[in-house]
Amino acid sequence: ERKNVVVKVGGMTCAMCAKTVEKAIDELPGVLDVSVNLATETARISYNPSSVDVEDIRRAIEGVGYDFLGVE
Ligand code: 9UX
Repeated sequence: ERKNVVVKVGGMTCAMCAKTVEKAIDELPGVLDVSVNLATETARISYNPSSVDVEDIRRAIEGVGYDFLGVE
């Protein structure tokens, strides 16, 4: 199964911030695809819901020092 979610991410101020967030999410087992948009402060994630959930994604974002601001 494959689900998509767009989450709002706070605290990213440069392209390297966006890459850090992207990598942290991408490293979660069950994440199939991730694209972080710095301009809109969002991350679009495609994932397998039997392996990973939005709570795991929240922890990954906060774990690298950025803010999880909810699901869009
Ligand atoms: Mo984006 Mo942080 O630079 O030092 S990675 S502001």
